[in-house]
Amino acid sequence: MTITRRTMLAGTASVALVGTLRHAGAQTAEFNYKYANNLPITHPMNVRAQEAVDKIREETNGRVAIQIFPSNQLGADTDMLSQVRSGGVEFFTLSPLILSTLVPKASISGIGFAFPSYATVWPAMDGELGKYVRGEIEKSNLVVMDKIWDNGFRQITSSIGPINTAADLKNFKIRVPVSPLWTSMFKAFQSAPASINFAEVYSALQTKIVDGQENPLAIISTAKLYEVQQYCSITNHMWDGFWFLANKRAWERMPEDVREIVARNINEAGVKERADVEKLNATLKEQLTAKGMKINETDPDSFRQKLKDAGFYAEWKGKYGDDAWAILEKAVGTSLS
Ligand code: X2X
Repeated sequence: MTITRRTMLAGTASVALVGTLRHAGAQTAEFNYKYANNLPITHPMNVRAQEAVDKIREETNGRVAIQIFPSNQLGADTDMLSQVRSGGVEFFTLSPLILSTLVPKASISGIGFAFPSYATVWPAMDGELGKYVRGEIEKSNLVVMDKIWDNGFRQITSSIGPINTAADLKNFKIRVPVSPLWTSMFKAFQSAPASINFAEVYSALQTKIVDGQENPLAIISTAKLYEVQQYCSITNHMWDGFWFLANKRAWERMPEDVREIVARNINEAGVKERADVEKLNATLKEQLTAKGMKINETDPDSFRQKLKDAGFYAEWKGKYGDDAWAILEKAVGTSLS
């Protein structure tokens, strides 16, 4: 193997190189695939994905070797979405809201304050709502696994003060992921949202390009955002997940029986990851407080009312259409407009 000046210089490339050397055995596999994602290696998503990858290798007798590239090593979400479409990477996990830049209706599960709790999330995403969205994803020529993985209920962090009611969000400089729904929601709160890929979030907070961001506790903890954010307000303003996507040509190159092994193990790992994240989110408040974060609880009423008054629900109902909106309302058990 020649180590060129370019490989030496490019951070991403040298990480990939080390990975290749470490997994030299992968050379003998028939399908050498990459799974790229945006989360730290310590997040349950990567822990459970590693277990799935190991089982897949074992059950296929070494025919399928999937290597995980965590922490945006292969690029930011918007780059990785292009790569999974072109085949540059074979697998990728992405929030339904960011996926909506390609599949507009995919973001419907992220409507603000739609899901009251996990007890309504999983029957919806494993049921009619998830089926509807997967149908939309498939139209865009991507393969999607049946089980969505958990990101969690999102909370707002800040370096300048707590968010107690919707009024505190006015003029708040907040980072949001790259997605029209996120921008629209924080504009409805009259905040100043900035679309930034997760790869840049820690430094954007550190250099005060923005004053806050919003993410589930499991990410605030594993991505060490508590180092650059002092306040954490429990708003549960939306539930977010990760669709496990595959490049279609790469998927179809594998024979049917091999695909079954891959899909089954990924789906089983996803269900375990859901339980891990839920458990983590229940215990992390104490740990984050110990790390110096000031955590406050909030009441959803002022936030919901503000979104209603701003016409947020009516606007998005119009965009998704009455049929899709009816599936959402049925899933969450309340009228949202
Ligand atoms: O970008 C984010 O904030 C993250 C990590 O939660 C998503 O992938 C949507």
